[in-house]
Amino acid sequence: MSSTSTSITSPRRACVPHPTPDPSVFDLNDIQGDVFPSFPKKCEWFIFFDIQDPVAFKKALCDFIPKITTAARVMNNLKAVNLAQQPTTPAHEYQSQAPFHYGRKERKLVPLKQYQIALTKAGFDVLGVTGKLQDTDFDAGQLADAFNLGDRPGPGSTAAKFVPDWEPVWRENVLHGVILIATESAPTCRHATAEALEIFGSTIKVVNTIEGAVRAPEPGHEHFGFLDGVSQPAMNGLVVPHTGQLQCDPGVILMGQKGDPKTRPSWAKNGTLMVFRKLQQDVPKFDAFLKANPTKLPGLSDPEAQALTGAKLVGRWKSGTPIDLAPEKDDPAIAQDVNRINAFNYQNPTPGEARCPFAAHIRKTSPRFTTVTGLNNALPGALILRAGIPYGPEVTPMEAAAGQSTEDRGLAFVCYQSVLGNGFGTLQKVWANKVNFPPPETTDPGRFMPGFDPVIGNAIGANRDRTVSGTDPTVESKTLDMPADFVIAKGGEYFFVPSMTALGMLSRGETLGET
Ligand code: N7H
Repeated sequence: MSSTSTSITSPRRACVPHPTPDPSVFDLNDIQGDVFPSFPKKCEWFIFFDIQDPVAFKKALCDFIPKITTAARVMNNLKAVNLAQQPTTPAHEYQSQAPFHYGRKERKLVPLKQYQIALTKAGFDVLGVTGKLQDTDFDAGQLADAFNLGDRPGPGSTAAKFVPDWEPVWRENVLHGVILIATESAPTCRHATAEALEIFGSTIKVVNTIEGAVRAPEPGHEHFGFLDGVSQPAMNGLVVPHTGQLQCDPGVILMGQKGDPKTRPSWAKNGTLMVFRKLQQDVPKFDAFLKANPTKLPGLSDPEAQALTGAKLVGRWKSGTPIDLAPEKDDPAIAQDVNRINAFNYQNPTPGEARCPFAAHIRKTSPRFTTVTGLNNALPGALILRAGIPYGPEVTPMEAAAGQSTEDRGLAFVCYQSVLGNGFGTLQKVWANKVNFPPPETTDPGRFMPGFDPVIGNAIGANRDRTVSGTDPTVESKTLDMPADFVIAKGGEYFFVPSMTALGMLSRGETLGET
């Protein structure tokens, strides 16, 4: 074995799991593995299902449980991937685990079949779960939340009854659960999905499938072209933080752990709430917007001025480098360094927006530090772990030329938190959608209104006009008009991701009650 084989992950991973978390606090065999430490993946399919026969489903669940990839197993997968990435590792050391053939170019791919399962409140009801998770958003489901999330009204929507512009499959079905299948390639994903579906057989009906995949031309970058998965909170005791990485109590993500603000039934421990959102991205429209609104600073070429506008809207350059550290031109070397890529908090030298607009997507959804005491204290409790993946094809030359989307592409958005309203709900409804968030810093009380989060902020109702300010560091009062959404929610749901203990109880027909 090479000496590198003992390290858990590549040093560039956003979340580096602690090699030996306290076993009396964290049972890594109890936590499903996309929650923590997050599946390494090139491909991920989401199989949304309805339960047809609850008793038979519980029996099938019993057979499925050994397939589920726990946190402990993901730790092993991360080690294998890390080993494969070392140039000195002989191929047999990482290939020995599976009977896969490798072409020359794919030699470094470790075969992975990783599974996770989660249930909706309707799924709970069908299965006879009587205990309450103490989360009203979970109980009501995401369709009931769509208006408050600011989702676009669809055909048939009236003042009396809001109907979101979601795909019918999301509007017309009450889902019971989802199986996540994450692998190193599409063929493996297909096999792995077939294996899972064979186990459940006719106990479930597949209602919808979303096939996510890392983008081939730009791995790790979402469809607008920006590096994703850069800033993830480090749960205390479970993750070794990089410099500047945001930290939180594990209970902000995992129920029943330190920092979980709610009293839960005992079986909820190590479970979490998962948000799934099918977020369509209008890439040609986004690109056309950047082209029409260059941030013309002296010395910048047109493409550089357009790229600067993009960086101002997101808060990072496409490379992942934060504009707080590289305010006028990209410095990709910062993105290559895990101890610099998150080493900023919008305060140096002042908390203003000379470098990063208050409304930039990453500042809206995570202000990191503010001089407003109450808000600052609330920030760690609003952190989420993100685990999404792009779906859909690349922009075609025809779409690019026409400046119009004809294909469905976007982000299969996934995030985990112990309280929906503290995590995703706060970020989307209270921060991204609100023009006056974040509040003025105590040292900058007269500042201009930030406007919407230009990436995910929604203007509630039929009029989708939005404005954003702070993109021009020379004129604070300048606003940009965004007459259409760049990101459109097409559906989604809230799920509970149970611990292995809770899944075992469910599969044996035991009651998940209490509270
Ligand atoms: Fe965002 N984007 O490409 O513009 N996001 N996001 N997001 N997002 C982040 O840190 C994007 C969405 C957060 O701690 C980056 O990974 C797109 C939703 C949070 O610095 C980029 C979509 C919500 C962070 C994007 C989308 C969030 C974050 C920077 C939808 C929650 C970390 C790279 C299609 C409601 C902030 C990174 C921090 C980062 C993009 C959705 C939240 C590039 C395209 C729905 C908390």
